[in-house]
Amino acid sequence: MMETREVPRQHDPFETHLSAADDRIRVSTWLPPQSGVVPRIRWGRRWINVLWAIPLAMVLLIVGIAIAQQLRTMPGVQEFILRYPGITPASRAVYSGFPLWLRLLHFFNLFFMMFIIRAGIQILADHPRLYWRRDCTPGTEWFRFQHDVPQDRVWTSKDDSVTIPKWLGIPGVRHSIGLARWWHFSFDLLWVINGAIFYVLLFTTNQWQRLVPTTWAIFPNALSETLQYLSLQFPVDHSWTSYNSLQQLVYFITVFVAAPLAVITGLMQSPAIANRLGWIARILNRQAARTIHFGVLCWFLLFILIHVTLVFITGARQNLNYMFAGVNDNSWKGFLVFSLAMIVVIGAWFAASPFTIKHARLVQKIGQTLVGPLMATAEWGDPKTQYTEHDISPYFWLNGTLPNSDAFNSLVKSGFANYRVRVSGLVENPREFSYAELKAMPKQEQITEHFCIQGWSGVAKWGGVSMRHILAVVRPTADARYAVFYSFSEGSAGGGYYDVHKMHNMRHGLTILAYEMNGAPLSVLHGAPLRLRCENELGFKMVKWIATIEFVQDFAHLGAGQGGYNEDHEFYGYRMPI
Ligand SMILES: Nc1nc2c(c(=O)[nH]1)N[C@H]1C(S)=C(S)[C@@H](COP(=O)(O)O)O[C@H]1N2
Ligand SMILES: [Mo]
Repeated sequence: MMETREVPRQHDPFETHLSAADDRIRVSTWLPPQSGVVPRIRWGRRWINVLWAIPLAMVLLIVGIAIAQQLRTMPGVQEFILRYPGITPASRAVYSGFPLWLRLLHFFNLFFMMFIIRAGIQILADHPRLYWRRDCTPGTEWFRFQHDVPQDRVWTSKDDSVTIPKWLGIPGVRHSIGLARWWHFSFDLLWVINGAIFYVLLFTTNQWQRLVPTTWAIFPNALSETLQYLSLQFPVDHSWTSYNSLQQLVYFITVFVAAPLAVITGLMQSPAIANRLGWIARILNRQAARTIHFGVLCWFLLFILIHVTLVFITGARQNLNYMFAGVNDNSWKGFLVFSLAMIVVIGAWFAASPFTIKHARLVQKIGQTLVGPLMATAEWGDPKTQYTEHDISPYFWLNGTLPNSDAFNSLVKSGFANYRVRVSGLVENPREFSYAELKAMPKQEQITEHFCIQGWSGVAKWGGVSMRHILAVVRPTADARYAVFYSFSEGSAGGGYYDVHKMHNMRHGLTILAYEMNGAPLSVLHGAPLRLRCENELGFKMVKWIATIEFVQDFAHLGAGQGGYNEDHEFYGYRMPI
């Protein structure tokens, strides 16, 4: 017989509002698809369709070829090319060819990047706009693939998300950012490990000599080679032993600039990191980081396009022999290995989205196991970054579904005069606090940046009661490991909205129960009467329209057991400081 342990608490009645959740995406009940527009770039008040880039690139390429060919007939240019033919000095040649480790890491890199890029595009589609400024005011974005924000109705950030095809995004379902993030971050981790091994092996062997420029002569040489490629008289190939200067320069930038920049600008979009780093986050604000992160994506895409094209038009068989078989001969070995590798890549490519839709909970669990603990380390710090009145955003996006119960509506009518928040569960002194009592407690004000998982941010001044103060009054017991916040509202698929936080989040200096925003009483849209501010987590964990708060030892019995509404229904992680 199993002995059930006596748990000394009563369940919060709000528990009964919670709902179970599917372990997969059911497209029929999911947020209905919505198409955006072809990506556009803003030029003043005009929006330019990026598809114009295709004819423009064609024209530029043709003109470039014509000019380069003309230039090569000029004696001065011929002399220049003779003087700087574009090959790195022979002393730096690498005679060991392409060792197995190098070929393997190259393959893993391309395999991992496929998932990273696709999941990244999926994440972008959840807030299909890019800005430079922290506040995300509609109209200030420089890039978007969505229409104008409608002015005549409440338009939440979820409303703004768009659908992208399944072959492109992972999993290609609208507002599937929770799952896309698990793909993105899990493969980020593998990619970073792969890259770290690459760096180490590069510098403990002589292979670094292929990639690292050691002379300024690389610049005139690279220029000369650009001319040679453009004029369609390709430079002599010595790739087996050394890359030409243009290759070296571009590979160097890709490996030692673009890749680290991707990691840094990725991390700088995290609330816990940005809200710890103070002035660094003020300079590299979330939207600038997101824009640069996207710029790095464009660099990688352009690199892949040109790199693969050149691999195939400058002697495909030989190039594939180098990088896929490690041989310098005339065989078909490289082509064979490459073909097998591509079968794996293409198979994985098309399996990823259907698998994710069908096994969403599994993807969430694998992601949580692989990268969850590492991501959660960002929670260690007590967030401190604050802004000035001057930084307050003129616009603050909305999210969530308004409560519509009679009980809530009558609270609104009475100006929350009868509102009482119950704080119970594993506490020595369970209490109810009236609206007036909350306001009579010491007020804490903070100007902080909000980070929505979907990608937007905004700065606001929040006023409310410090959670530390509440803890001091109710005194959680030693068993209390989590705080559960139940909302008056329902989530988008029905069932009560709630979220679970670790205790240490509750002890952070900037964790408050807010009843004011920007110096005015909190509006109903933004969560009145009471919402949580917890500055080292993403926005979805800051429950609006708080009904009750319960301290618990475990959350497996709540909803679908994942630690919150979006965790249950949208496969987010319950600790999301990144
Ligand atoms: N009850 C409830 N609280 C919620 C949500 C919700 O859907 N329901 N959405 C969350 C999300 S995803 C975000 S980004 C913030 C948005 O807060 P805002 O609408 O004030 O901008 O609220 C969070 N709190
Ligand atoms: Mo959000």
